[in-house]
Amino acid sequence: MKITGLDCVQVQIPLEKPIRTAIHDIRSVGCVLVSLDSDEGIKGEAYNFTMNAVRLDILQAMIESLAPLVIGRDPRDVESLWDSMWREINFFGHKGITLFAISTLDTACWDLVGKAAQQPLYKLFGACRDCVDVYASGGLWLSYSIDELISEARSFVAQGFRAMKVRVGKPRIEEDVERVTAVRDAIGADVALMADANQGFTVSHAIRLGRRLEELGLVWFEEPVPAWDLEGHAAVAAALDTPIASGETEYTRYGMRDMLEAKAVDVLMPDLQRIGGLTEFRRVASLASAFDVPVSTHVFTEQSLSIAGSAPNCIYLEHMPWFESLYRERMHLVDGRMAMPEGNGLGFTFDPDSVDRLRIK
Ligand code: SMN
Ligand code: MG
Repeated sequence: MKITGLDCVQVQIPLEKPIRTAIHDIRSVGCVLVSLDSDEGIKGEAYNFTMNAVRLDILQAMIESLAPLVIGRDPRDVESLWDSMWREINFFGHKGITLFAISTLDTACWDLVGKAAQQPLYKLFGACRDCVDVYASGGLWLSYSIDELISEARSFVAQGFRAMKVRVGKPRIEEDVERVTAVRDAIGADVALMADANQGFTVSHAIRLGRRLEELGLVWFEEPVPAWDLEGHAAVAAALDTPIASGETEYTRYGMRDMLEAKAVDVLMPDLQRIGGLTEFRRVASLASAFDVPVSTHVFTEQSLSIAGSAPNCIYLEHMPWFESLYRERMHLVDGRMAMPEGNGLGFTFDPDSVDRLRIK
């Protein structure tokens, strides 16, 4: 099988209402949708995204600049393709936009591989489960009032979720405690709850807030301090009983190795478009297992299911509904857990009508 062409389309997906975290102000997400054509008539699809659709042209140009390395190649040679892209980007650097591009192309290659083999990717990788614990993450934002937090938390439970994540990052500790307590009270003790600070705190603030939140039984406290401050993460992790999660802002197995060696995390959270695609995500899940550290996927819900279904140390799938409208297929919650897709490859295919509707370039 050979890759014969690469197509990019840009879309912008508006959010129902503007949302905020400690560091984000989001009104829409923009994606570059990548489609790899093959001489077998099947397509490999993947996307990456930016908040508010900024810099999509740069992202697309980076992807297209790597096209000569994949066109004419067999997508089943993913390891070789990954390696040649990695060497090619050396001058630009092994973090940032270069990795966004490698990740998307690698994931699209895997989609082709699975479709050609007529297998869902999680089976091809070696399945370990057919459904995975999932948490609702498309809500409970920092910009919400307490009433909004309570009603959305209840609505997640009503939709069948058994876990959810609330954002923290208010200037006053008391206010965050009040907000997280309100969510805990709304969902009861049996529904799992995570909190995400999106890098908004100093070490001392994070420890003081973390101590106040211990009794609420959080599954984890995420990105308490800036992503680059591994010592700070480790200090927070050492001071609290609540597990610390982080990783979404770091790149590749080298970034993850540094986090693991620094004891910065109790739960490692690679992001598919920063980590280096499915190839690198699988390596990183194995690496984390050698530290007895579990992994949890970050955003990219549909595309990350293949990891969640094949990495035994994957404890949670993050459910972010923003990209659902791109796809023909829908995800299925079964008894509060997310079912693996039945379709071949990633199991999700772009819906041409939706793509046309959302298309900006
Ligand atoms: C997050 C994800 C995507 C956009 C904003 C914030 C967050 C998470 O860090 O982990 O869900
Ligand atoms: Mg996060």
